[in-house]
Amino acid sequence: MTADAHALLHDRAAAVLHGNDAGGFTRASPHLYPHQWSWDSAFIAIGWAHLDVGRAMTELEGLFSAQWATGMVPHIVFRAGPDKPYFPGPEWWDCGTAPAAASLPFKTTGICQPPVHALSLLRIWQLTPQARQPEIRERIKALYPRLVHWHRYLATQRDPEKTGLVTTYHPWEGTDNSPRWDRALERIKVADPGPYTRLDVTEIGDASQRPTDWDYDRFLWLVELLRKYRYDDARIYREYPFLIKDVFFSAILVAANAALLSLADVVGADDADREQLADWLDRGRAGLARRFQADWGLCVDYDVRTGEDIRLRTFAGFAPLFARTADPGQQAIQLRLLDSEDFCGNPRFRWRLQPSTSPAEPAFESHNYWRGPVWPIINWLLWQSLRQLGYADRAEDVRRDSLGQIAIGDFAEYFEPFTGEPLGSPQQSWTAAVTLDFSAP
Ligand code: 9WN
Repeated sequence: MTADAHALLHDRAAAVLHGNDAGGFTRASPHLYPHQWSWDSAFIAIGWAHLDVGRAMTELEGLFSAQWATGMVPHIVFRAGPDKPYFPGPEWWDCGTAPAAASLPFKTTGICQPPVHALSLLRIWQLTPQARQPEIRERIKALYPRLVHWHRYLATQRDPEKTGLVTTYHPWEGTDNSPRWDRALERIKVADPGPYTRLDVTEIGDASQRPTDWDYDRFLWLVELLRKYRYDDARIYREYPFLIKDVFFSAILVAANAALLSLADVVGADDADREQLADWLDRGRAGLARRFQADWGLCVDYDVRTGEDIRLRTFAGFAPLFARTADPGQQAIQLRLLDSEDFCGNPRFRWRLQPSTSPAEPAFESHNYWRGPVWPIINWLLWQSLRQLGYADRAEDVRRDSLGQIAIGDFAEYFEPFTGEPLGSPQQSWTAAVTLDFSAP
């Protein structure tokens, strides 16, 4: 891509963020996702940091103003007005019944998403021009304890067994219809969420790109159970049917703890925080190491309820790379697998990028959401990891191919791996945001 093409793409991406800026928060996308989403916001803030670091901080500060008393950062903060409908909206979640969500400035959902926020904060700091450092340093300092509180929630309430692995409660905690959740969802025999009308399929206009009604019945049924337990983590852990140790989520927490430690000097963190973060970091690394299956080359999630391994070839299995593992053996195995036919090296792929699910998996569907398509944010995470681990050339390929892919279409949410066809929502904010980071000089 020429320098002019880069500059043009940068300007188009900036226009998407400005277009989705709702004043203090950025819609995840203009129509399909009109509110503030948790991990979207973290990526979006990285995009804003290329345009205005103050605006980047505002994005994260707004999100964390809706942090629950437990430390949980909710997956959606409902900030759009009634003219922007979304299903399931705040009435479905009814989080007012949760003591931990009392007195928040906004209504929210009662689940969370991968903690990319610390990675975002670190990137914002790296991009802060010297003249603005005093102001931004103060703002980072003010937010830092909230991030520690967030990580504490994940390391304790979401890991009462102290395995170093985060337990997810819901497919909406990141990768909705990934086949990783299929077996656990199949075990839910009765899913009767009552009548509802989906808005997503109407908005996208092609149901084959979205989760099925069977999935939605179960997604909504799980919300009903969480609501019944008033989002109480201890009760959820005792009674709820969907508890999965998610290696991807856990890997992001490892990278995020490392990012908070990198910022410790910037904010003058005290020794207790530093020790705590280092402890979570070690525990997370050890937890992932135990889930690595060398014969398979991937890390494997497991179902807390049944104890079963979830052995599927998806992007999540590259948890050691996402966690930036120092283990040379794991790095070598994962890099080989990454470029094999089962992943980026598939000769039929349009771009050498990481698909959400391997085409070798029976569950693979090239058009369907997290069951095959390529997601730019996941490849951004891969790019960052490869860079940090010293694989500069491979990282550069991911950057170049990502930009090539994104340049076609209107900042799509995800892409068909064989054709590169843009899919899902157009003008997706986080796609625009990572474009700004990928295309920075
Ligand atoms: C439900 C906003 C979100 C992302 C998720 C992605 C998708 C929502 C949906 O969109 O989920 O939260 O309606 O499908 O799976 O990762 O945060 O972009």
